[in-house]
Amino acid sequence: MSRNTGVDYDFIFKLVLTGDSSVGKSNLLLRFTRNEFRLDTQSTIGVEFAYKQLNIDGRKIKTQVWDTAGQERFKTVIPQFYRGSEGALCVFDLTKPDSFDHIVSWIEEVQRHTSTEIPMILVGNKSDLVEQRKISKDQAMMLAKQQNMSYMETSAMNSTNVEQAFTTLVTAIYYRKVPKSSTEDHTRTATTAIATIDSSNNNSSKNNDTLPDTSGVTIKVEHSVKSQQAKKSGCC
Ligand SMILES: Nc1nc2c(ncn2[C@@H]2O[C@H](COP(=O)(O)OP(=O)(O)OP(=O)(O)O)[C@@H](O)[C@H]2O)c(=O)[nH]1
Ligand SMILES: [Mg+2]
Repeated sequence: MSRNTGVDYDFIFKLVLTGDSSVGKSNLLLRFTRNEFRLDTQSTIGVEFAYKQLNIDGRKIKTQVWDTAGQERFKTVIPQFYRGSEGALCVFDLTKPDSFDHIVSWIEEVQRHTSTEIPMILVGNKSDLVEQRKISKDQAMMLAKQQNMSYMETSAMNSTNVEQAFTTLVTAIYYRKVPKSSTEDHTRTATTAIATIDSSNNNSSKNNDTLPDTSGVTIKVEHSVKSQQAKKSGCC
């Protein structure tokens, strides 16, 4: 049941998407919140966020997902946006070994800027590019095990596992707050997609009582490297 405050959700969780530039973070967010995909997405400048409501164990969970820029030039300013996050999706590109090599740095960066050990999920994106694949499932699972994370392979392009990855993370966060033993039905499966809340609707942040009141969709962050061109291969 929702709280008696005119707010139509039971919990609100801030999540972050992190990882190298071009791994597909923005398209994962787009697929999750709007069921859309773009071949021609521009590199994210600063951060963007969007909302989506999920239903976990009969509770309405509003997720506020922050999509961060992966480019090297934003390295020093992005971590401030990790603060207050309750979960993270650390994304690499299954066809780009560099993005896999850098993932531990991204994980450590999130850990450094969040107060507790928050649940994180390792995401290998672009699983549709079967022929170009360079990172095996075993390699990724081994890393996930070392980092005490779940692992999922997604394709923002054809939707594979996108909703499942977000739902897995949100379910883990939820059960940290509401231990399973206190819920009535342990076997109930998380279901999703009650509603998608457009991030451009500024009213959505008015009811946000646990997260910073941020009214824009895109937050452009000034960076000090004046002449540095956007490098699509940036990492932390
Ligand atoms: N084949 C395929 N291409 C994808 C997939 N996800 C993203 N892309 C493409 O990869 C490119 C980069 O995607 P983005 O979502 O902009 O990457 P990003 O991680 O947000 O990059 P930054 O904003 O620079 O950090 C775009 O051309 C997308 O269309 C996927 O699942 N499969
Ligand atoms: Mg992006």
